[in-house]
Amino acid sequence: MATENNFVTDRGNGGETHQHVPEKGPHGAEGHLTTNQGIHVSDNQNSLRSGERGPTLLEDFVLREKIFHFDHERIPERIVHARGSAAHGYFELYESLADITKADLFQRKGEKTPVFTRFSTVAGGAGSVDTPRDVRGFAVKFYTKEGNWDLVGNNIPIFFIQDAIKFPDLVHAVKMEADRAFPQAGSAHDTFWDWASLMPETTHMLMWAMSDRTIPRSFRTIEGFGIHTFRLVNAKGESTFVKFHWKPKLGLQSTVWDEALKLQAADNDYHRRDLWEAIESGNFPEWELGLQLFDEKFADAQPYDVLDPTKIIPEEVIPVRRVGRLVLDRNPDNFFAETEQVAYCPANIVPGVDFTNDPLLQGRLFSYLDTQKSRLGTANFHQLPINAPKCPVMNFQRDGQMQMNVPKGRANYEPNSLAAHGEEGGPRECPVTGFTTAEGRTGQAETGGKLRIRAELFADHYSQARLFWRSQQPSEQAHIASSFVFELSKVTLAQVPPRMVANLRNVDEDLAKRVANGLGIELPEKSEAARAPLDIEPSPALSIHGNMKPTLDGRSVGILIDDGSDAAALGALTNAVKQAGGKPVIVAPKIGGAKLANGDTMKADGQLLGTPSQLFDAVAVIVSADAAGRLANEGAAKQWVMDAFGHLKAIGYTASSRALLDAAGIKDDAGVVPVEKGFADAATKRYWDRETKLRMLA
Ligand code: HDD
Repeated sequence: MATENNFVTDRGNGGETHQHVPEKGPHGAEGHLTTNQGIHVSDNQNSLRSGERGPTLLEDFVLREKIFHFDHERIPERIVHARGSAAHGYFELYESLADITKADLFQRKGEKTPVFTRFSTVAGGAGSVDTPRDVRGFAVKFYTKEGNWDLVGNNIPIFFIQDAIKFPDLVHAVKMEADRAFPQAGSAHDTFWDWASLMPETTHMLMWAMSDRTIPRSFRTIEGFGIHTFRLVNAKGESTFVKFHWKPKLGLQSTVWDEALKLQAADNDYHRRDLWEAIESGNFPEWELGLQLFDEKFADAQPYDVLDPTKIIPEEVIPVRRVGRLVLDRNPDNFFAETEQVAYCPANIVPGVDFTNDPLLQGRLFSYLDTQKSRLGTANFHQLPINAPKCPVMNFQRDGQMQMNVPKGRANYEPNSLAAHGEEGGPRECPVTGFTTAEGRTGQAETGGKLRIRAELFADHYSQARLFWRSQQPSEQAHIASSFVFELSKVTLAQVPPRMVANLRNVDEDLAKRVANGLGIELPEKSEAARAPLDIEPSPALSIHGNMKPTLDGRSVGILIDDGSDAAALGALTNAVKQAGGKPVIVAPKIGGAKLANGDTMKADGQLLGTPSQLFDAVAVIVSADAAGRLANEGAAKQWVMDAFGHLKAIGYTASSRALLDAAGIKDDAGVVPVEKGFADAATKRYWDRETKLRMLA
């Protein structure tokens, strides 16, 4: 690589002359290879040694520099959210929100603000898989004209704990166990459930974590939430409480547990690849930003505390007002420089947005900056291109490791009178454009003794867990109960499952019985609730199965073919899928493809053994009777259709393909249909009612 300005110093001539590096090197490459000092490298294959078979020489600075840099390529991974995938894009405002916030990005209809968004799992390391049962991070950095605003949220609108002081305990408990370093990327183990069952405040979040929310189909089909109650502040200084939501354009969509497990084997990078490929193919993922706005009167009237991050405000009570859209339209150029080095921080806010006293949020305001110093190695990480604001940054902070700026002059303190005497004086504070903190409560100062204490309403740990349970469809309730059974079955500490079930009795007796039964244990006595749970009106908006969009938009259909497949049927199906916005993917026993009945060769996108049906939202089989007979004896082909059936997906087939489905024991139902009889329509859904016939759910 040439230096940035394509100039190197030619010391070979002994002078200080600058010589332009040719665009193309000797073998058509992109310029000359150099060391980090800009010295041309003559040989990138052999180190410098004394004689043909002699020792390597210490003076080989080319070798030493290359190995030195390589040795330091890795930085500490994030303690949580280590595995992530990100993209560039923009936020576009639908309407001016000047009446509720003075934040510049919310002033002008149609205004676009650049963003960088990172999605992540929480518990696993950077190299772990994409589809464990886990919460997903949803962090957005808005590069606004007034500085960076980071909305660092998750795909679940609440959190495990109410106070940041418990965060290290939560993370220690859920991550791999301290002595054995397993399991990786999952909560199904002793320490997590030991801790969680002793912490009733986790119950609401556990309900969400055991639901299909934590096994999403794609990053493109998750919701995002700012979780805490924040404030929006207008130019008059009036403040409104707000909860932030991201609503995916493609709708919410999840996998089933068996599918998620098998996806871990089929494709470690299932979500990362999906995001990357969607953007590369021009199908830009999109979310709408939603606001739940409310005032203190509303807050004071609720049976929960709006400062408690384990509580939602049901959408049926305060509707989500959609105010703009987030579009991700560009993949990172370099994973490390951007996705790895990006540093989100909930404390990064702009004038017009403000915090509340939520004790979880307050602790977060400290943690992120602190961890980033240790992760990125310098207090100057804000200068990295991905973190740098796209507006001027001017202050008197100086020096520090890896200082990239070269400030001029003597003005590194304030106040100074240098400007009055012809020198540069530097920037000044501004009470008009500067960030001012909103008052805690209108007209009321924050007062009170110094206490380690929680507000009384925080003691209600079960009402909203019950609300969540009652808002789920029967198919979703079965998944939640079964996940509790699965996870607690991995726990070897005998005291833990009964303790957890005892807590669940406060949520719902039926749930508790189903879990106890699934575990094969006696129903324990109900644990004592710190505050008696209330019966709150269910919120249908909390269901995924009830709100899934029947669409092929953004979804893929795997089509199994082999030699002798009917070209016309294949053409008709691929067209129908494409017209419905879906992506047809051809799978064949050989990657070279198949010779169709009309003599044409159809190339395959994936080879049968390495492209299981988990990877698709629906599948179809278009093979000749001959091939169907052959494939009926091929385990991978039978598994392909059996798994699609078991994962409640639509299966399309041609008459000549039927023998393969028969061999897999698959009978017609609403989702198993001939390709020509409305398969593209059938493929837009999952068939939840099939499940009770297929597996023993709790
Ligand atoms: Fe956190 C990273 C989201 C509570 C401490 N957190 C991190 C990321 C997300 C969240 C999405 C990854 C950002 C990225 O992609 O780089 N965290 C949340 C949410 C929380 C939450 C939604 C509750 C509402 N976090 C939380 C608490 C603490 C932290 C209470 C500590 C007191 N979180 C961190 C951290 C991380 C982090 C240790 C690890 C890497 C990083 O910050 O940059 O500081």
